[in-house]
Amino acid sequence: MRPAPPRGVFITFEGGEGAGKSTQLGRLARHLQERTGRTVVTTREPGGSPRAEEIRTALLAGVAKRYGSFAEALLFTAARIDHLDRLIRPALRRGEIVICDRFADSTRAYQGAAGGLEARTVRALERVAVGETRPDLTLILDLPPETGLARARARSSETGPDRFEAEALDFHARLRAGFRAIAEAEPERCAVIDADRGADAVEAEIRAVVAARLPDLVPAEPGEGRHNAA
Ligand code: Z5A
Repeated sequence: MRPAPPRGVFITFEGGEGAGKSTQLGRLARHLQERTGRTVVTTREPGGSPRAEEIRTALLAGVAKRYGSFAEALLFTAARIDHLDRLIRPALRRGEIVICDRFADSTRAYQGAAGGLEARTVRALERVAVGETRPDLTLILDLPPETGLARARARSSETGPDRFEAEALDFHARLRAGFRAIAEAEPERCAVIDADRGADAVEAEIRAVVAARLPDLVPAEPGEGRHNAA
């Protein structure tokens, strides 16, 4: 009989604009691939499956903005359901490592904490869409909104800001507080990473957190110490 595949591992990156999620996701994926030899699937939200990518295009163009936070949350949720069904759950069932750039915490923070949608509505949508498929670890990249927005704007100087980059600074301050509140409420799942540093320093802390929080995933190298990263 063929041995059962290892348990799939689900890691998510969260944070405000320009926090460095995509940069760090790529680095962590390469690291885990090298150190575990397992298949690492990288993906993003909104998006990650063809239908969810179509919804992403509409959302980031601001098509749903005028209908309010609830309608936007419904569309993010619709995209998430397709993404989970078509990509995330099948990969986890095959025992793969899935690393996702944003997930349900972004709905809590953007449409909930910053957008004003009631927490119980956000929770109800999350329960229906996500069910038991919760991340094993969520890395919340934290930095002052001014710094993140400056990074994001420098990058999108030709295309112009998208739907959420264009929000006022107080929206981004509520967003940051929202992500921090999620980490406080679920400390076993979430780790807050100081992202207001060079990319190499951020990467080193992420590797330490992953090794400490998911000790069965990355075998320690001889002489490599483990510490209880937050
Ligand atoms: N959204 C929502 O409202 N509700 C939901 O449920 C979900 C999402 C799932 C997706 O946009 C939008 O959808 C998002 C939230 C909303 N809001 N916006 N906008 P997106 O995927 O296009 O954008 P994003 O998720 O915000 O990512 P980003 O702006 O691309 O940022 P990032 O991935 O965190 O950063 P990055 O691309 O790695 O880096 C940004 C720039 O900074 C880039 O030029 C890097 O080279 C540079 N960088 C990276 N790290 C550093 C460091 N350490 N120092 C200096 N410079 C750095």
